[in-house]
Amino acid sequence: TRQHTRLEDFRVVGERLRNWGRWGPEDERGTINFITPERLVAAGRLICRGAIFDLGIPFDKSGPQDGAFRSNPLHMMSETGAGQDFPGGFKFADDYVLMPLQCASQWDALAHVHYDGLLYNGFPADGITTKGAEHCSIDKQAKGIAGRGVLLDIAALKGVDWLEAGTVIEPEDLDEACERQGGVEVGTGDILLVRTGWRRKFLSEGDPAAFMAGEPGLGQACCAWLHEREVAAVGSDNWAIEVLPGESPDAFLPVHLILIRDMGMSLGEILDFEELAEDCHRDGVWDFFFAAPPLKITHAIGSPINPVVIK
Ligand code: UVW
Repeated sequence: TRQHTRLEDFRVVGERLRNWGRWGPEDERGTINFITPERLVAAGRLICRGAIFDLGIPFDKSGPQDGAFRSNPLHMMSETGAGQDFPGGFKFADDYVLMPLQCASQWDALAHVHYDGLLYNGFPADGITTKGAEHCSIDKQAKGIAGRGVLLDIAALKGVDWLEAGTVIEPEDLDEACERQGGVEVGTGDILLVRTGWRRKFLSEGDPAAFMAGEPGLGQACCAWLHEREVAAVGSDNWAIEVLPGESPDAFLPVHLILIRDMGMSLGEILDFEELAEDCHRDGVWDFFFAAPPLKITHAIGSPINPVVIK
């Protein structure tokens, strides 16, 4: 459903939901701080079947990037063993990958977006240069990101294979999904996974241009929902978490700005929930142990990930 009333200015919402200083003036991890040792232990206890689900998409040229501003990973071999002559007949193979850090399953670092010259926690945005980010880079999240994950299947809630581009997910949809999914709760330190079906659309159509042209996703009102519940991170099967085209022509990616810059929340994008969702529908268990540590790429704005869920 599209908002017909005028949307509140994202700066006003951002100021209201801002977490700056909450974990100290030097904090560069934001809402990941909600994942305490106790909550990690409790998340670990959710493992009971030893069933593992791979939520990452393949890092290859079949990815959803259309080349307009990001390309798919390019894999190149530097050694195959050919022409090598080591004692004992030893041979080795080596390779390279060339890719935007934002092109496949990935975390957005807290340095990813900013406005009015400031990043999360008030760090100056001019600390982002051609050398990378001085503050809030993805390597600052190296001791994460793992904890209790909760999947909310909004496509299933609406009875569709996928929501159409421009479909706004409202807080009421998140509440209704919790209710329909056996009353599963989303609380402090949880990693929320929102299934829109956008990955399924790509898998069935194979059209990168259609994948990137727009998407269903979280509306701006969901920021307060995430804030109230003290969610640690949010992931989705689309490429920007939030709805596109956006709800207002006055702001580009306002959910990014509020979640990342004001709340300090890392976003996990282009995840694949297909196998996991099927399993959750089968066993009725929508919470689980989730782990997706970023690579420690110094000063980087994001990191490729291979997120896993263990039930
Ligand atoms: C932008 O498009 C700026 O970001 P993301 O990949 O996080 O959606």
